[in-house]
Amino acid sequence: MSDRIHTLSGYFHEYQKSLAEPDKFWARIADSFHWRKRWDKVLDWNFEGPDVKWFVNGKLNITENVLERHLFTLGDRPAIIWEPNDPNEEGRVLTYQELYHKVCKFSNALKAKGIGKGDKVIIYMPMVPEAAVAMLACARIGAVHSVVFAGFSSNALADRIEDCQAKAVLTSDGNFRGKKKIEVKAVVDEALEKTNDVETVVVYQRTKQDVVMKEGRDYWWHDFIAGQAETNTATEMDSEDMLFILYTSGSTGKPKGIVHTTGGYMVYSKYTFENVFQYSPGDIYWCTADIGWITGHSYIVYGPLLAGATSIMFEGVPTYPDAGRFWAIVDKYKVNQFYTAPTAIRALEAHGTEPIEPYKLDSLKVLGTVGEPINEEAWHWYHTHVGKNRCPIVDTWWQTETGGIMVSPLAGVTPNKPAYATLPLPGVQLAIVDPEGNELTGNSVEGNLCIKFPWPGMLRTTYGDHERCKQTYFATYKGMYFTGDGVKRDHDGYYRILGRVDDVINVSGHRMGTAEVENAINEHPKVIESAVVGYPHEVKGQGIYAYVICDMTNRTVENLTNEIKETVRKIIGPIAKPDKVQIVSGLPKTRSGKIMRRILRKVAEGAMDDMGDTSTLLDPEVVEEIKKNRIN
Ligand code: 6R9
Repeated sequence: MSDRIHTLSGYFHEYQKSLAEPDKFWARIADSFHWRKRWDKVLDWNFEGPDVKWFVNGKLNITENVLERHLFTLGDRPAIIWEPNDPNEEGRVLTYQELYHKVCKFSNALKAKGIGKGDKVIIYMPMVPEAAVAMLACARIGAVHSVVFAGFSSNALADRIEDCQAKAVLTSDGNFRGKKKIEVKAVVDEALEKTNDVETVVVYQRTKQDVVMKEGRDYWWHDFIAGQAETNTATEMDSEDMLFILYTSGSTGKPKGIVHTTGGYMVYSKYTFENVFQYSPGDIYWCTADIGWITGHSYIVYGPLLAGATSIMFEGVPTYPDAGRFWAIVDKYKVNQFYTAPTAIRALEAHGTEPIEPYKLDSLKVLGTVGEPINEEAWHWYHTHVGKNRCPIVDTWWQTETGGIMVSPLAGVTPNKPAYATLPLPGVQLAIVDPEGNELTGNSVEGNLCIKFPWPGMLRTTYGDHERCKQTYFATYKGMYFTGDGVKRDHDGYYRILGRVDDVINVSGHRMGTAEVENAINEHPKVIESAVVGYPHEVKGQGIYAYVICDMTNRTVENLTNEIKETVRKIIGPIAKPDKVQIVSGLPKTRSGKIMRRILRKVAEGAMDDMGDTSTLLDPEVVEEIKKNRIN
């Protein structure tokens, strides 16, 4: 049964119902799933704790809703279509029936190794179907998966393994990405030298490159599953049992493990998938994200598969072997819904429309974007040249913490407005607040985006540190979840997301905390102090600009700059590497010693005549020097 909304008046009607009677609204949607035991109460909550429970005392396993529920009716339908990095290599198709057997087999093998309910399993894998199998196999036996993007460094991986005390790591020998072959297992080995918790490592053979296998700890995937049964009974979970942890960056300190639980996440990811993308049975859907991000969790794996959709998984990059690759894939599989990031659109836009021309894109019905604000120019390019002025665009605003899409048009239902995420989904109660926390009512207002009422997909805690969850999200504005984003509601009541208002930089749709990058820079022995800000970047949305005070003995500016970039790459990963490093003799600080990032942002942007109030500056000369030596 589908809970799809078909008309704009239908949307307003559903939205009103979700406001007036949230319990009844979500119970109706949740009733279309398979529960071993129905819940006693739909929602129990307070935002002070915070303490939020959905479908209280409901018992289920999410994979029964992905697999068993579809076997009789859709067993032969492709669940996952896999397109390899190299277009000349043959792709793979896993039907729902085959996926079921693969998940059962792998989960049986995990169980045989003593992994079970509540155990944490790190998945550090390239985009191969086995990565989705791994996630579902964990969920099937109640183990908690934590997928780490396979581009992160061994340090970043070790931090995450340590934080959640992972018992097992699932990985591959290597990874194909464009022209490159990337080491994966070797990174895991390095990470495991720094931690002791991991007992089992399973290695999927993808590139056949040489790897070191540690006796008694490391197993090849094919050996690991050999002889295991292809069926089993899923472990019964409570609605509020942890489903997964996903690490994300915030404005302070180390990345935090966002915790999502079973029942609410299941209901929310499927409901939002069907409605936003207006999925119809039989549609071929493709999301280009990596499973290392929340978008991959909710809209490659869980949402589409819960809906019985066919989800394409692509191993490669948009520009390999050429800038027409995305369109070649759309044409090859007759993709109906295509979901990507503004940074990818801008990168392809730079190649012009020629790479699109050889391909037929008439299967496309819906285009989506996610990850960062989309500028109007990129929106129009996408709409005109990819959608041929025929496909609605869903600009979907949401976060790792929200679990699923929160503000977005419903494709073809909600009128589009370029660069606007438009309207909240049913069940989502937004508030725009001023810096003092007063809600700004009415239209034509701008402020900070908060959410006033729980929704099923929301985070429950940050792993191992509930206080941090409270302080980060629920303490800034009393009684509300604070998103960290600025927003405008225009004269029509439509929402436009303006970007982060905290110290988070969004680089190509990836969240980076400025403090996290600074900590990495400060690891360099010659670095005394650093400050990092974002600046507008044509393709990436934002670039990283670092101001660094260094001890210059035995170094030139050039070699220090390169060393600093390299340090960040090693400590976090290539995505965090600063685009610009400026060596400075001091940083602009207030009398109380706070770095005035506002000034550094202005210089990085090149808005030098517009410094605002600098009266609290301790040493105005520092600013003059920084302006003079600014990197273009
Ligand atoms: C899903 C995802 C979340 C942050 C979020 C916001 C930005 C995401 C957006 C968007 C404008 C959109 N963001 N989607 N900004 N328009 N459609 O990206 O999760 O990686 O946690 O990032 O990304 O700033 O707060 P995550």
